Amino acid sequence: MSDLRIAVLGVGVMGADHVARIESKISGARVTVVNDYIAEKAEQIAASIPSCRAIADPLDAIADPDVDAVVLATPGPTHEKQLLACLEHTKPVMCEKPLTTDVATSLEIVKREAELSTRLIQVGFMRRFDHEYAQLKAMLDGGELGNALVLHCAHRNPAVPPHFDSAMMVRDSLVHEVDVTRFLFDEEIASIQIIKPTPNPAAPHGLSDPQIAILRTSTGKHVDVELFVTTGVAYEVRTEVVAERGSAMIGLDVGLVRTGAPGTRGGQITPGFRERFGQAYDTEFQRWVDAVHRGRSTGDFTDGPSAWDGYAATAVCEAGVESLQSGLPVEVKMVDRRSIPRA
Ligand code: ISE
Repeated sequence: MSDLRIAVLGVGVMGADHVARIESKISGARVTVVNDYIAEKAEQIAASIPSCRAIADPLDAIADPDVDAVVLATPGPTHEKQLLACLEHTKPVMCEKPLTTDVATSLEIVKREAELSTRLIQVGFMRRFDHEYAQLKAMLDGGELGNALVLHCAHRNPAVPPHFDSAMMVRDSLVHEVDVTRFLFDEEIASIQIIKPTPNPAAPHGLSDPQIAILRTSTGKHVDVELFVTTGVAYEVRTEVVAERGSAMIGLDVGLVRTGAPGTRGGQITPGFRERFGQAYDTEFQRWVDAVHRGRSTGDFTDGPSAWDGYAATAVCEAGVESLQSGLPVEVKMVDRRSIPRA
């Protein structure tokens, strides 16, 4: 079986990481094309990889005959056009979140993919591939804890880039807990409220940090998330499920801790998301590459979050940004999934 030839679009922090990952850790794939709006950066990365070229236009990179599949690590506002090009050329694509930046275009992408006979789009919600989240999901699905009732989450970053604003805390950071909720509970989110406590004095002026998000799922499950992106400490992502017959928690850097089980705290807190979720990214990419190889016979070129998952996350975040202004719970507006055959 020949290697999958991948184009990576956007080789800033995450994209450059993915290039290195594919080249050094993933079997069955290599990077043949890179693209970035900063041409010199793409040239520099291409020069470091055998038989890799930089292509200046992202749509040309997607269409290139040396490309079997695409990774989008480009800015969100460019995704719609690039995803449409991948669908047009029937090229499997791993798209970093967000799918697109607004609900209408995300829905359009879902519909356009559903019109094809193949599944081409996977969205890069990497937490689903993290061993601890996978363990939590398996525990819930196994029924050991009974039905889940409540989810408590903390999502803390030591710092964020200077352009990060309050809405980005919802769209860029909270979006992960939105996906985690849908993944763990297998249901949609019906409403969201964002509460703004007294800001951290160390947060840049105008940034409402921390924020508390309250989500309610379609069957009435409660989810609360503490989002705090200027802690100055380390990268902390904790998730605790409270269920009918006990609770389970991950993210203490000691594996899964269950109440009643002997557990110790300790170890190192990871400094950033690339370290905390490094294993998750590796697993996500290997499984995607394997799925794309298999897709030639199955017609399904994905193994993970779908375009629908991307659309749902965008819809919840849009409602979240509305609540950020009003402080009130906002209903999430989504079409019924059954209205789009094959979505
Ligand atoms: C960033 O884009 C991520 O995806 C990280 O996982 C998240 O922790 C961070 O807040 C975001 O800015």
